[in-house]
Amino acid sequence: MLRSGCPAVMAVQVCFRGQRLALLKLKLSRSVSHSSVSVSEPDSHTHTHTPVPFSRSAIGNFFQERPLLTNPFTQDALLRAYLQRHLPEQQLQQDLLLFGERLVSEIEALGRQCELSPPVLQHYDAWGRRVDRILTCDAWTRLKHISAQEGLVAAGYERTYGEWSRVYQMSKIYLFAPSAGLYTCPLAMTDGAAKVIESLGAPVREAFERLTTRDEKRFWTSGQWMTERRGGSDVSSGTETVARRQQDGGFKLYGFKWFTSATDADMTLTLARITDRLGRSTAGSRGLSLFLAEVWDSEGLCNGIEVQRLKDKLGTRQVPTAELLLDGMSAQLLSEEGRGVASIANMLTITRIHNTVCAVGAMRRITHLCREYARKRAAFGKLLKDHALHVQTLSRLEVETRAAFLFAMEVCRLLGREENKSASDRETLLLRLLTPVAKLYTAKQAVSVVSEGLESFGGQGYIEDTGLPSMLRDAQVLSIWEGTTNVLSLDVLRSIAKSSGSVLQAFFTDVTERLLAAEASAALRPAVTSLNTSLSSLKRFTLTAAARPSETLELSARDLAYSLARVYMGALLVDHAAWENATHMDIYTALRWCDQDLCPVVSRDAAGCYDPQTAAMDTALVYDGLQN
Ligand code: MFK
Repeated sequence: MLRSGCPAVMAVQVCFRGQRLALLKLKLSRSVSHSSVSVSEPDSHTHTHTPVPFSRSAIGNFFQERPLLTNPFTQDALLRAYLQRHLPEQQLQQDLLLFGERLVSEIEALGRQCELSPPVLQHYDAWGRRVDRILTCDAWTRLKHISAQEGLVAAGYERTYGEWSRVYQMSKIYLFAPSAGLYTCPLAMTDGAAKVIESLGAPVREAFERLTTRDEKRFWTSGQWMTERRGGSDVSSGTETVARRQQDGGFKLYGFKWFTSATDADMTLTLARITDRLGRSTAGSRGLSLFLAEVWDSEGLCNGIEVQRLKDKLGTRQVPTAELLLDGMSAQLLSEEGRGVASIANMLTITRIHNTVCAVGAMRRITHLCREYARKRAAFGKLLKDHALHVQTLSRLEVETRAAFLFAMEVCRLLGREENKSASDRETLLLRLLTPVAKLYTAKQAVSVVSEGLESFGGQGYIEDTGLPSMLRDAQVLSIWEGTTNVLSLDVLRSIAKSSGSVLQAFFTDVTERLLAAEASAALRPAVTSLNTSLSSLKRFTLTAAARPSETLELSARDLAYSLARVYMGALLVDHAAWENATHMDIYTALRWCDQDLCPVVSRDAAGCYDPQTAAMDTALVYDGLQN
C-alpha cells in the first residue's frame, strides 16, 4: 500500500489540487527519476559547477541505433531462391543486385522526400491566369526518370525473358515499392494503359511507345480515371461523364471525376457515355466506352480540365489525387462503343497485380526492418532477438510474407505466360480467378503485417520521422483502390459464374497436382494432409453452393475468396518446399501456414453463417440501438 508521503501519491494529489501545485509535481517527478539514473548525471541542487544548458548529460547518453536498410535483393532469401529455381540468368541476377544497391543509395531518400514534400495545386499564376498546375517535388520527377531507366514498365513489354518477363519486371517493382514514395501508383496505371492499348490493338502507337520506353525523356505515365461521385465500385451506373462526337471524329468529354490518382500523368484512360445528336446516352455498363486523352497541352496547360482540388488523404500523400471537372476535354475513342468496362478490365487486371506485388513489398520491408531492429534493441536484459515470444511474432509475419510472395509471383508467372501465348486453358482460367483473390488477400495481409511490424518498434513505430507510420498509412489504401475486398470477392463469383465453374475446376486440378507432387516428402506430410482435407471440403462446398439462392451465395463470397487464397498459398508453399534445393525454412513455413483454418468458408457454413435468416440477423445486430 502506498503511503501519502511517497512521491507517486503526491504526484496524484498535485493533479487534483490544480495548477498552482504543478511545479511541485515537476519537482517530485524529477526527484523520482534522479533516484534511478546513473550517478554521472548532474544534480542541479548539489552540483558545484554551473550546469551546461542542453548538455549531453541532461538528456542521457543512450541513443537507440536505428534499423539500417541494406540491399533488399541480397537480404531476401525467398526472392533469390525463387529466381534461382525459375529464372537463374546471370544477367538478370546482376541487374537486380545493382538495382538493390541503387535503392539503398539513391531511391530510398527520394521516396522519403516525396513523403515530406507532397504535391500542391497552383490554381492561378502570378497575373491571375487560371493555370491549374500540379506541382510535385524534384524527387517525384527523378523517380519517373529512374522508373524509365530501370524499365519498370518496359520490362513487361520487351519480353526479354519470354514467359518469365513479368516475373522479372515484378521482382523489380517488388523491390522498388517500399522505397519509391508511391511512384508505383503511376507505374501500375501506366502498365495497365499499355496493356489495354496492346490488347485492343488500338492505333495509338506513339502513346504505347512512350508508356513502354526506357528513354526518360520520352517516357509517359498514364492515369486511370474511373471514379465519379456516384460510384467508385459501381462504375456502370455511377458514370455520368458524357462524350460528344466532334466533326473530326474525335470527342469532347464533359463530367466530374471524383478521384483521379497521380493526376500529373501525361495521358489517361477514362470512361464516358457517347451521346447522340439529342444528347441521349445508354444507361448501365452497355453505355460506357473507353477513351484516351492527353492531360496537358504543349504549354503545360490542362486539356479542357479544371483541377478542383487535391484530396487530403490518410496516406499516399506523395501522390497527387485530384477532383477534376472535365469541361470539353479532347479525347480519342479507344474501345468499341459500349465496350468500355470490358476493355478497361485489362487495365484492372494489371493494376490489381501491381497492387498485390506492392502489398508483398510492404510486408517484406517491414519484416526486414523488424528483424534488423531486433538485433539492436535490448529490453529486459537481452536483445529482442533473444526473446522467444518476440521472435515468434516476427516468424508469423515472415510466414505471411513468404506465402504472399509466392502467390504474387505465381500470378505474375501466369500473366507472363498468357502474354507470351504459352498459357494453357487452365492457366488462363487461373489467371482470371486468382487475380482478384491475390489482390484482396494480400492487401489485408499487408495492413495487418505492417501494423504488427510497427508494434515491434514500440513507441518508435508511432513516430513520424522514423518513416514507419507512413508505411501503415500507405498500406491501408491497398485494400481500397482497385476494388475493395467485397467488390473483389464479388468479382471472384463473377469469374466463376461467367466461366460456368471452369475457373474452379482449374483451381482444383492445379492444387491437386501440386499436392500430389509433394506427397513423397515425409516432412511435408502434415501440411499436405491438411491441404487435401481443406481442398475436399472446399470442393463439396462449391458443389452445394451452386444450388443456393444468390443472396446466400453472396454472403459466402468473402470467406470463399479467403479460402481459395489460403489453400492456394498453402499449395504454393508446399510446392516450393518440395523443390530439390529447398531449405528447412521452406518446409517450416509450409507447416506453419497450414496450422490455420485454411477453409473459413466451410467452417462458417457449418456454423450457419450463410443460412437464410442470417442476413436479417446481421442487419438487426448492426442497427441495434440506432436512434432514428
Ligand atoms: C500499387 C498499385 C497501385 C494501383 C494504383 C491505382 C490507382 C488508381 C486508383 C483507382 O482508379 S481506384 C478505382 C478502381 N476502380 C475499380 O477497381 C472498380 C471496382 N469495380 C469493379 O471492379 C466492378 O466489378 C466493375 C466496375 C468491373 C463492375 O462493372 P459492371 O459493369 O457491373 O460489370 P459487368 O457488367 O459484370 O461486366 C462488364 C464486362 O466486364 C463483362 O464482360 P462482357 O461484356 O464481355 O460479358 C465482364 O466479364 C467484364 N469484366 C468485369 N470485371 C472483369 C471483367 N473482365 C475481366 N476481369 C474482370 N475483373
